[in-house]
Amino acid sequence: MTDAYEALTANLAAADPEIERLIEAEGRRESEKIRLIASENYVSEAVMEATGSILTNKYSEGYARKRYYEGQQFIDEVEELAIGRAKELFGVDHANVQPYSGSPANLAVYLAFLKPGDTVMGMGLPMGGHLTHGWSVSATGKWFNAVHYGVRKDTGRVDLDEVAEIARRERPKLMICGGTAIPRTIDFEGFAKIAAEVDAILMADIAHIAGLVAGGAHPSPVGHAPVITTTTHKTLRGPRGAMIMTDADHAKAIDKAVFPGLQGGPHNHTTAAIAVALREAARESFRGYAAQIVKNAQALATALSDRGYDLVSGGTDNHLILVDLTSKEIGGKPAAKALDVAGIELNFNTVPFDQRKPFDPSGLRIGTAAVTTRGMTEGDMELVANWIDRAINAAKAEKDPELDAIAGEIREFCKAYPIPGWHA
Ligand code: DSN
Repeated sequence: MTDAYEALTANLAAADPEIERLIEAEGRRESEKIRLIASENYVSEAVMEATGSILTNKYSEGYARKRYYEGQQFIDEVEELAIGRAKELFGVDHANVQPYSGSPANLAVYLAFLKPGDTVMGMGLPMGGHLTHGWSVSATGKWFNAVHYGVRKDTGRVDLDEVAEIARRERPKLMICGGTAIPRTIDFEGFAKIAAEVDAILMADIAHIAGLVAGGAHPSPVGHAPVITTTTHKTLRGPRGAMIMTDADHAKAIDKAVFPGLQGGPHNHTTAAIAVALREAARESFRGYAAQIVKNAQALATALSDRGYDLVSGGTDNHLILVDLTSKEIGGKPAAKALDVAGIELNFNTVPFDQRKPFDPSGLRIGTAAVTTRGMTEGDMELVANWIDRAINAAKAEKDPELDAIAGEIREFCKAYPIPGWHA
């Protein structure tokens, strides 16, 4: 066992063996499978230690030096460190590191700048957006007048002329770019021009690509979008949490919306872990990590295309690949379930203009942030594509033993790529 794993579970085994057993089982599962969920990663042992620290004991409603509870001598410093590191890493005027996760962060932006019924414009969920970008089942779609743009059918890419046309017609107060299933570079400058023309505030949701932006592998929205939201646990490789970064003009409204508008006390253990992750992301080696994520995604995309898989937009510029399985004559859900049995973890996903339902869609979403953390490189992506193809063919032919055989091969393969915080 590594020291970190022992340190994190030494008392748990005696105090709550049921939970300890489940954590052990999850650790084994995470280490024995190939993780291709595009929104997941493996955090460092240092991030894990901060997350599991005594900072979880402290209430600190308010902001540094302006709290509603006493005893903030060290918590204030923790939060100020996290804020300072976010500002420096991303080059922003202001950062709020208190949102509990991505959805509350996005909701805080609505609260800061909109009134119920105001118009918001985001990418449609089935086109690659996010629930909180005004989708009908989300509070953001119920309480606001949400309008959506998508991608072109022929290219699978956002068409800024179409975005501009919708924006001129609908005059949104808030425009959102970014999403959860966008395999291509986001043109922040192009969105900013449209937002300026219709007098909308532009919000860039960079949850998926924050690590790529920090590591110089994707253009930055800074200087184009005055409000930037992100989770901290995807390509950025921090704990589960979120941040809102703004220019000076939008800082005050955001802080008021997060607290007291939407939340109570921040999760200080998470804030500390965000600070640790931001320090890690500022290292030179993180630039190499970000570049390798993209190289791996492009290698995997090529290897899948070579095996006859249709990719939305034809490939990828970032960490994410969206596979349309229509021509393979299998749904995304049965394919994802078979792949899970075979030791490859990903999620079924709608593809643009999907003819199937969201809970049984045509696509698979794949991401390379987690496998890159484990040290896998382009050559490994060829193997991964081969396993994916074999498993999908086995699922179609209902050959369960083949899925088990692949899982065994992957278990062996993964031994060469240990995950942080887990014993072999
Ligand atoms: N659930 C996240 C994702 O998987 O992309 C977005 O919130």
